[in-house]
Amino acid sequence: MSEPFPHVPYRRERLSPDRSVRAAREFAETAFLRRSVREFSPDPVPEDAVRLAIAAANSAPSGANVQPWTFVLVRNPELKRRIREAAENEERENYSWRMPPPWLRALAPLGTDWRKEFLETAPLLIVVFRSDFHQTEHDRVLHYYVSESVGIACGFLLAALNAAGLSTLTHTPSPMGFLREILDRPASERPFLLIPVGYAAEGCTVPDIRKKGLAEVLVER
Ligand code: IYR
Repeated sequence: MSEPFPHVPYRRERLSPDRSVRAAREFAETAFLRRSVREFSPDPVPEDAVRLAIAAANSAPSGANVQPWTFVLVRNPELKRRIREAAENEERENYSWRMPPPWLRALAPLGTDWRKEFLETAPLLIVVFRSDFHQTEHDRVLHYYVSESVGIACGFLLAALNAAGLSTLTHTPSPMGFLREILDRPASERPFLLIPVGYAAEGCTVPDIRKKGLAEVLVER
């Protein structure tokens, strides 16, 4: 067993109720601006902002604080080209026979297809990997709540990138094992999410979807 951590005082300034509501409103208004974008401008983005967003994601809570994630920031055009090619190969199969008709029907209004040009156009891709275990000298130590932990970290990441004025897409080509090979990651890491990052292209459009209202998703007792 490892030693317990010593505890240190934790203090945070307590906001007045007014400031608290104002801060929550500002955050919500910024969150409402976010849309998944599939047409990116090739313009470069401030990479320091992206690294800070990844630092924010890395501060997310995780099961037993193991931080079971790795963020691979891809800017190399040849790697992006190989990722696009491999993703399109999988997606071509998905759209032609692997996705059952109800799934295709659910996607039809979004107008997505197997083509993933954004994987090359976006100036950056962030590939998030999950680690379900780590190896010590003697044994393999399993991680707990990995999906929850990595999902929360990705939520932090998307919110931070959005707050920095950047557009993203949550992309999950399936299966996505090819990412581990192309990005040369160890067998203990499995791809979790592929996030193109950049600015929306001039003339970019997004589907006119509606979010459910708060009354539909919030239950108060
Ligand atoms: N991964 C595919 C299909 C897809 C699945 C869902 I669920 C979406 O919300 C959107 C697309 C693709 O990226 O095209």
